[in-house]
Amino acid sequence: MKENEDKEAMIQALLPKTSGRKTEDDEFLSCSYKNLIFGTLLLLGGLLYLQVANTSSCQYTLSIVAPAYGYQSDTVPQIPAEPSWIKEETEETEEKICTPKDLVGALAINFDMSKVEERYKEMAVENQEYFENGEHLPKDCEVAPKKNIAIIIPFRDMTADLFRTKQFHYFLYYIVPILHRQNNHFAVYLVNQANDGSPFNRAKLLNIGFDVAKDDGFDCFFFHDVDLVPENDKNIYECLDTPRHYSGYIDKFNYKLPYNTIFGGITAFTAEAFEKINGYSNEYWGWGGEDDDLERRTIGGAKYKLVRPSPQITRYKMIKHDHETSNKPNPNRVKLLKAWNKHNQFDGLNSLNYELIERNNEVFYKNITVDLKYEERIPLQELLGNG
Ligand code: UD2
Ligand code: MN
Repeated sequence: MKENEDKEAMIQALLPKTSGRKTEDDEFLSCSYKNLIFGTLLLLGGLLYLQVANTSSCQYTLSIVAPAYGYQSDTVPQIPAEPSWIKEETEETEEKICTPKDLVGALAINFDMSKVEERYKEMAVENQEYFENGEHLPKDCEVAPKKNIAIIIPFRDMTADLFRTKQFHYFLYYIVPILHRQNNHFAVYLVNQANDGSPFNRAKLLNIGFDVAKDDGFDCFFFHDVDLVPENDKNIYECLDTPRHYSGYIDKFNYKLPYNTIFGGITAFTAEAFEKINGYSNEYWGWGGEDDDLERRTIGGAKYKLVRPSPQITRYKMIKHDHETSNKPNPNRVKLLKAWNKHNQFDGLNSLNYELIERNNEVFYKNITVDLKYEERIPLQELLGNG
């Protein structure tokens, strides 16, 4: 019997521990698995959260992240639906970037010349507080890249009645309030050709405006005739990486393209794009051809697509005018245009020579007068590739 009892005791000793302890171990193990699975889910949720928070807006983040934290338990701390720091950051970011304010859409434009000076003064009184050193700077927001806009106007007024100056005043009368509502950093550069008896050179004046405005820190350049006024303030002045022709749809042409490749009037370029094409040619003296030459450099040379903003919104009114007798058609324009790719490499920004005669800041614009050095121009034969 003793032997049996001893044997029983031995068997008990060799047996695995009591069923009670066995259950505890099982629970311990199953809890570990649960914890592991839950922990992994939590980690994945966290990673998803971080990933999305990095790449998208915070509101969007929360709608994705909330289900990832859907599991609720007393032991897991609850994630607040909208963590306060995310909300704060969202609000800050939205406030920081400048966006248009109070746009009204289509505008009534008319050019009653008997009223121009009176209207110009009215506009001046209402808007001068927004300007400093001839520049408009929005308050309490950060200007986005490519929205520091230099509007460069080629200019010379040799008319007896100062008609181009009146056009300029109408231009400012309309554009200043429009661009003020668009709420970006902008400056109008009036680039005056010194009255030295040389033919007018629109393109070279525009290259000079670019040179000066880029040095002043602008990053978006509108090459803009003085006699074109936007009919809608939703026509947003800004640059994209691809250059754009803005003035395709003008009242004078019944808001239709006079020809498909037209590139005159107004174009918008980033500094990178304008430098890539070597700017305008400097060698179109007199009326015509320089705008088509720019189109060849941009589309034919640099292979940009010909892009225009919306035909419905980007409509312009042109102040009616005759061509000045002082700006005769350039007799070489057709030859020069045909040979555009014979001179685009060495005639442009990389050969720009001029003398800055005067520069001062008016309230609404920066006034620059330049000598274009007509006597130092590149000989025609060289430009045509026969040099
Ligand atoms: C067309 C083009 C213009 C230009 C020109 C040929 C359009 C809508 N316009 O305009 O961009 O290519 O043909 O050169 O396609 N200017 C002065 N004083 C002058 C002469 C001209 O300030 O004595 C300036 C002014 O900013 C004017 C611009 O140069 O708006 C173009 O001259 P335009 O208006 O006489 O030429 P237009 O209307 O034929
Ligand atoms: Mn014109």
